[in-house]
Amino acid sequence: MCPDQLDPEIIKQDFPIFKRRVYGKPLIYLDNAATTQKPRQVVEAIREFYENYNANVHRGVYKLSVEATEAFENARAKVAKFINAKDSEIVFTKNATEALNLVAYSWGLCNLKRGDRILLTEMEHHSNIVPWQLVAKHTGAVVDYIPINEDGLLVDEDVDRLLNLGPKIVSITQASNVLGTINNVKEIVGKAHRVGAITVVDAAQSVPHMQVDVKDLDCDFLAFSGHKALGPLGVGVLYGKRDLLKEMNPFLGGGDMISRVSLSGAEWNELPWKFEAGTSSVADVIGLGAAVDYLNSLGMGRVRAHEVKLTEYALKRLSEISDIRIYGPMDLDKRGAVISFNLSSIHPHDLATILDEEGIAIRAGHHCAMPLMTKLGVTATARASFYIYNSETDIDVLVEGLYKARRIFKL
Ligand code: 7TS
Repeated sequence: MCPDQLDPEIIKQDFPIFKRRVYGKPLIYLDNAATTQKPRQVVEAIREFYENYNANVHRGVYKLSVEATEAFENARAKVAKFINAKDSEIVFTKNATEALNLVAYSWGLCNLKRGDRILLTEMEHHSNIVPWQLVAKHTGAVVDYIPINEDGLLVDEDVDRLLNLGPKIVSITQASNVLGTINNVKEIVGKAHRVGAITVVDAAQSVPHMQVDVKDLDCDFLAFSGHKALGPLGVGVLYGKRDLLKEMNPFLGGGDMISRVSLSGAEWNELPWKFEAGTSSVADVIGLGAAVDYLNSLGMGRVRAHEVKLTEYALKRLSEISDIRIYGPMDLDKRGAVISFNLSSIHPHDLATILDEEGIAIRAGHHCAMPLMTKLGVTATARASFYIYNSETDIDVLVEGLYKARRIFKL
């Protein structure tokens, strides 16, 4: 094997879950866009915290609490470095959804007024639609959507036309969880800044899969979830430029986010703690730090290269099946390792159930992107999404499973 390439069979050995069998068959896990499996290193970091230094952070002067605080802040430094941010620009949230809500409420409520425009795209996850619709309702702002073309791509003319309406905020996914489309967010951020907009990048499906550099993108905010990047469930990240975070009101009030409280009011803590009200999910943050270490040990360039290779193979194999409709761009430079499809008239839930009997986990449904489903003219799709431990063999098993579905439905 070329040392520059990831070997999924070796990687799998770090993931205890792949020892289990599903209906007596090996687990073929192809729902990585929903959440990824966790390597032993992440599980061990969490166990180590609970077994050796479990304590609350930022408050105790005793040994355990000092150790917990150090590990917590050390994980923040790892996450910051991973996306080329400063430590004080990294806010830990519950997930990407909470990070996007934080921006919508803390920035949006104070800065948007009646008639202001919010610009999104038609391919957004509900997490990057609904918070803006809620804030639009509160403020009287209007939401516009950049349409997608038949290849599932944003078209420059549409981007320019809608930016020319002068939105106050532009919030866009870097990689679609349905189409796999990778948007040129760097270019859109540049254009948005030229019309005076603030920019938000939903990086839930990009940070786990490719090198993301917030300074290079120059975005104002960026959100992602740890659990889609080998980390534990329950911790997400908001990156924000210091000057913006500084002038924003807190999202949630409570312990840890204040410097002073009196009966008549409160003053806020320094960044980033101003946005981390209450006890954080300390063990999970430490687990996310271990996930970042793991990804760094592989190299994000190699992660992306592995996924491009798998996606190319999967697109080729899936295209061989008659009556299959694959959504999203076919150009590998413009897509990530997420493939949504429909097979003839078989409902995606039936497909997922038949595949489940073979030990194959895929997602079926609207993928929390109902406006996109409407645009595609369907109510649901089947979706296979790949990660570092998936191999071409997994794709062969998936294709076999789809042929089995065809036989069951007598196609
Ligand atoms: N943004 C995108 C692009 C996503 O794909 C998701 C989750 C989110 C935001 C929200 O992430 P959360 O961790 O806050 O829930 N996407 C999916 C999915 O495709 N299947 O399950 C969750």
